[in-house]
Amino acid sequence: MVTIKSVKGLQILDSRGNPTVCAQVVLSDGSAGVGIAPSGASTGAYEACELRDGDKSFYGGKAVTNAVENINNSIAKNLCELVSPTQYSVDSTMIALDGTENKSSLGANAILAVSIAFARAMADSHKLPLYRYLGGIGGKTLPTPMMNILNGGAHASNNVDIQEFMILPKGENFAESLRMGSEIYHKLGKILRDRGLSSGVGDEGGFAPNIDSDRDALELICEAVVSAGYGFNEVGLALDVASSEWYRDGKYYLPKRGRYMSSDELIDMVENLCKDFPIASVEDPLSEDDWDGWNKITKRLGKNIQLVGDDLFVTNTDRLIMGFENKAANAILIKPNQIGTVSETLEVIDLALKNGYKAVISHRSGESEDTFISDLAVAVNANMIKSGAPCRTDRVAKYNRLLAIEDALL
Ligand code: 2PG
Ligand code: MG
Repeated sequence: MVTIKSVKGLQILDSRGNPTVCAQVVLSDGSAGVGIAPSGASTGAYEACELRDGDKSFYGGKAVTNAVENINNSIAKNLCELVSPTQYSVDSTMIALDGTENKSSLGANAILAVSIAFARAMADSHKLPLYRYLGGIGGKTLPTPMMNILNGGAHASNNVDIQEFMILPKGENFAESLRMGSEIYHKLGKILRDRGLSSGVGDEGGFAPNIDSDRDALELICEAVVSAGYGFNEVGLALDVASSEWYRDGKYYLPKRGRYMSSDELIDMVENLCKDFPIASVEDPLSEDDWDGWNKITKRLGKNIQLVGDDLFVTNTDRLIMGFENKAANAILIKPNQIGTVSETLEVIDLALKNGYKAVISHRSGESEDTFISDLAVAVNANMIKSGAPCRTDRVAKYNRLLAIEDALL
């Protein structure tokens, strides 16, 4: 039986140039794995805690040296004592050691980096690719890419309030879907430049032009789809409204437009967009605390549109059960760092799928070269993966990993 020989943490930078946690786990048989925690900008209120030092004189308060110290001290000591470590015993040891509801003592960033590193080390020890270790022989379906090609909200300094405008290219296989997405992305860039609009990009690699309305953004994307030679039977559109960012005292305030909306008005707005554009999926149309609104929109649109809870569920089984009880949403966004361990992530996906909810695997707006989510998507046969535009290595790395997995599975 292998044991854990060493666990080490390191402070590195994420795709926004902010510090994040990297962990390395080495096993007694010499197998090793690395994991890197991602980081959100539009974070949900119920997410596990991302532990940052808070000392403004280092990285503006964003350093993670305390989280790294936690790995090098208590986490390393306790994990190295485990007799025959498994993913569940490693994760539950860290959860118990932390002892808080939201992992604020050790930091979910520290815990997740170690949890991923251990998964990789075990895959290495079993001489299995990561998706096979995570999913067994059942994990074999490549997800549809959900590509954020126009960025707004907290991810871009333009005047667009909706955070993400995405395309869902559905080819014969993943490689073809990715090609379609890339072609559409480049057409969109050309259309923007031809109109004198900026083709500079936001945090997730999507363009971030200043445009007059959400409808304009959708029209530009439809134009790009057609100009790339595709039809809407093979390319759907998707939104991440990220409306928790707008919620203040029971109302929604759209900061860039300086406008208030009620929950009902927001539902009408989303419904009208879905009527007028080929939208197949809408994420966080309502805030994480607006359960009534979620119930209403699910009744109205849930039959035809994928309604994805991100801030609503925060990859957390208790929140997902609240969703079942409130008949809210029909899909869950899966971000491992919202909950903090690989095993809890697998548990919530299992619960969602067993209850007829879809699972969409997702990156964060602050990312790294870590491609764990690609293997996870295949392991659990998730229908979709959201990893930004086909631009910037932190985004493309996930899609490239999926190309390699598809190639290996052929
Ligand atoms: C989201 C994510 C990823 P962030 O809201 O879905 O696109 O953004 O990581 O900033 O929460
Ligand atoms: Mg979201």
